[in-house]
Amino acid sequence: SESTPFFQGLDKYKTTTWTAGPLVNGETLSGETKDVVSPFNTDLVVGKIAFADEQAVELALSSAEAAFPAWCNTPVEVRTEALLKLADLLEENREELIALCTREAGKSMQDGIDEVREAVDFCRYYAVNARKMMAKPELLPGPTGERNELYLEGRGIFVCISPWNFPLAIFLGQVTAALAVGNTVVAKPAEQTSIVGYRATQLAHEAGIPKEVLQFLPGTGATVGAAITSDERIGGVCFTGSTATAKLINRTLAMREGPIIPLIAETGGQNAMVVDSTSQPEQVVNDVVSSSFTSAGQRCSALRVLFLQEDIAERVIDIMQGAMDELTIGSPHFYKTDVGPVIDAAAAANLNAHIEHLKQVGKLIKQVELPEGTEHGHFVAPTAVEIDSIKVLEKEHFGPILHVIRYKSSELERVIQEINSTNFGLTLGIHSRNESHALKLADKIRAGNVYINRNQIGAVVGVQPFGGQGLSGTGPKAGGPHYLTRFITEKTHTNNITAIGGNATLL
Ligand code: UN1
Repeated sequence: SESTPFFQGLDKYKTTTWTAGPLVNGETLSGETKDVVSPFNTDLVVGKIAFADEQAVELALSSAEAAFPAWCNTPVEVRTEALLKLADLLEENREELIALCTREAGKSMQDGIDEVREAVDFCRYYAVNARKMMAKPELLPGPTGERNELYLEGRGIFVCISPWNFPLAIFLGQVTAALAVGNTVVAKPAEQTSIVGYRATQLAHEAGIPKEVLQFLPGTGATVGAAITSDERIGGVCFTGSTATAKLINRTLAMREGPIIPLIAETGGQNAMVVDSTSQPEQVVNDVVSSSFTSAGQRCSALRVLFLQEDIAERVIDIMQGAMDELTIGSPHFYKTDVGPVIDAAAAANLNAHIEHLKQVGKLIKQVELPEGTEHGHFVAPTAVEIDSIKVLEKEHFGPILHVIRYKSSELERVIQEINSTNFGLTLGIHSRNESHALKLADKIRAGNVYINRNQIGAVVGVQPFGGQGLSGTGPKAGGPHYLTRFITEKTHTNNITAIGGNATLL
């Protein structure tokens, strides 16, 4: 029936309440707990979470520091064997993980399935890549009698700070990249999705990642996040979240004692799609609706600003209004649901205020009516509004809101300038059947990921390396061949082998 969940296996977790907390040296620390409620229904208690206190932070950092030399000297084959095992364990535990993604993060079931798939892909991709990359690189020959070698090694403790919108995939993507090349890890999940991170950490330990090597510290950015990023013992930070938080971390790293260390940041966007008069309206609408409203628009890749060439605008808008009516909004626990809730009350309030503001400054195209049952959760109605200029938007609005701007073919340069003027550069969609026109736009508009004649979300690990330019991030791209290079440090050995006396005895 319509109300039967796609995976019967999820039923097992219908009434589960999880208990989670900091995992320091593999032990769950107790402490003051708070209830975790579902964004879908705030009466639904998903579990209890204890946040890390100062002692937990200190113990996690000192243990991760002590564990570093042994882990760094563990052969890459052994380290990555554990990651391959983790991939298998994720698959074996997928029902619980999908259930948790739907309940704790309010993600749709399809999103939950995709999330497990992506986490598995990250484990395998970084395992394979680490093996390739850590193999001794070839150097030019030096003078006779000299041996030169370049060694790649981990940097020390890597701090991994992940977002609530991909609580499993990005959490594990960061962690597995850091671990594969020999770093120890202190991971802080988003405070809204700590339980998913907790289960993922337990599975990583079960897969053979030593408990001292991977430490898990749930908490807020202002407490745990600030403490771990200001510590002088850390060797690098990997962060996905807002541009503002990335800048705050950058300042914290600059001000602290200790070495200058890398910050790998994957941040926000003001993602546009440019549609010209040669494109096919039905295809455009299909891709616009999926890019804007999948995951309730809570993807950094999501489409925010749709530029429609005047000659085709009416047709696209007309079909889009119908297509938006077809969206199934509601419980994330059903496979047919397209749009679930947003993450929390504050997000819903901000997005709804933005919609009201847009109604003043723009022209409403469509606001889908929320069905019954959604009043118990943090739902925001999928909405499309026509505005005059991208300048109306002062920031990224992380939800199911699409802004539409019409342009004349003579105004194409203005469109390019407007998009570039945001200084973001994450995803860009282009719809055109004229290839040279599409490639010209792809060349002139700042973006890390350009999608031509398709939707602009759902980058596949290893297939579409993902990450932005400008305000959207530092690179290297996640799920790409260069990602691991920022997690390592290098050591060159130059050895005058003419002086080596075999087994000369040490006095
Ligand atoms: C994010 O939303 O934080 O391509 C980044 C995609 C995803 C986006 C992840 N990989 O839609």
